[in-house]
Amino acid sequence: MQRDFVTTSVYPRRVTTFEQVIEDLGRVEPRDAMPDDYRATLIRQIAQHAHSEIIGMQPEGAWITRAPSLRRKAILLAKVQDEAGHGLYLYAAAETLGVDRADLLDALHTGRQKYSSIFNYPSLTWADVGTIGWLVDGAAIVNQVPLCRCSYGPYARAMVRICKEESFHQRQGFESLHALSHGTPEQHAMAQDALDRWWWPALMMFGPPDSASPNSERSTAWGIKRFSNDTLRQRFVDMTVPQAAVLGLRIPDDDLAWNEERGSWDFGEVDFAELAEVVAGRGPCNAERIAHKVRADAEGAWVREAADAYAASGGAR
Ligand code: BYC
Repeated sequence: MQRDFVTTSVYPRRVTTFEQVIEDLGRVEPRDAMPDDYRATLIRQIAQHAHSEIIGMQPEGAWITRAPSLRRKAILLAKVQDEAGHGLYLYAAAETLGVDRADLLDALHTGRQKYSSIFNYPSLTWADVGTIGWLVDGAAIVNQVPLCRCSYGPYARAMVRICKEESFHQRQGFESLHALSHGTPEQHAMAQDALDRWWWPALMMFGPPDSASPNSERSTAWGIKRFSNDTLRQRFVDMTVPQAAVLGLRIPDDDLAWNEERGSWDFGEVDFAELAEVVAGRGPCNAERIAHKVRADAEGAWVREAADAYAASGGAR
């Protein structure tokens, strides 16, 4: 039965409306009344986020068999497994909004739902693995920490757990890249090459500029977004520039300069036309990523069938 009020951690016993909860920065829970558009926006974003975690296993997963040591292999295996877990939390969060996981996966496989642009770039060397941890998890954390306070309870709670794990992922990436950038000249060059290739795509993860972000206004009004795409992109640049200095690597941007007045780093123009191309399915690895996912899904069908048969049997042996 649907309640016509929303319980929030702020006012647990007060009967209130959706609008009041949003205004009070409270939490909307699955059985609460909510506008259809709010529900649809959350399904879009949470599903896209879940798909990103699952497709995001591929660039790093490709290096599990080629990790340079047993220690690095164990770390990478655990990280990629964490990403699967994040995807599952998020599909479960989306399901609280009344959608079916199989339908979400079908939407991914048929291109009706998106996933983050960043995972359509190839991971060419071992240094890419460290760079993904440092930059991609780093950008994800900057974007996601505010989502821990977003208005939809199950999404916010999933974000708390995911951000904790991603902070760890980001540090392992930095440590791995630090070992390379302070290694032999060849290793240093490999680290620099990875940074050259991943820097701009990492900035694109934050989405289109605020002036061209169709969802921002409403998502902000509903307390899903707490900061704009450009604000978070700037925050990421400011956080990352000093880290690159510690690594002894050069960020591939001639326009990067400290702005005393703003107390922030100025940076060059992001190629948003490239982002649009990648989001439209024309990035370097889009076709390969989806083909791999569809194949894995088909190969795993027997597991789902076996689980269904077991459930239908009432758990009998
Ligand atoms: N890539 O109006 P806008 C991870 C879409 S994975 C693709 O600004 P919004 C990890 C956008 O969806 C973590 N599409 O949208 C995993 C919208 O689509 P529609 C990934 C993008 O939603 C493995 C349209 O463009 N993080 O950490 O207000 C290994 C217009 O944009 C992108 C998340 O998913 C993009 N980069 O804001 C390592 C965070 N940017 O309406 C690490 C959750 C935009 O045309 N998502 N679009 O269908 C969000 O915070 C927000 O959805 C965004 C976009 C900030 C990304």
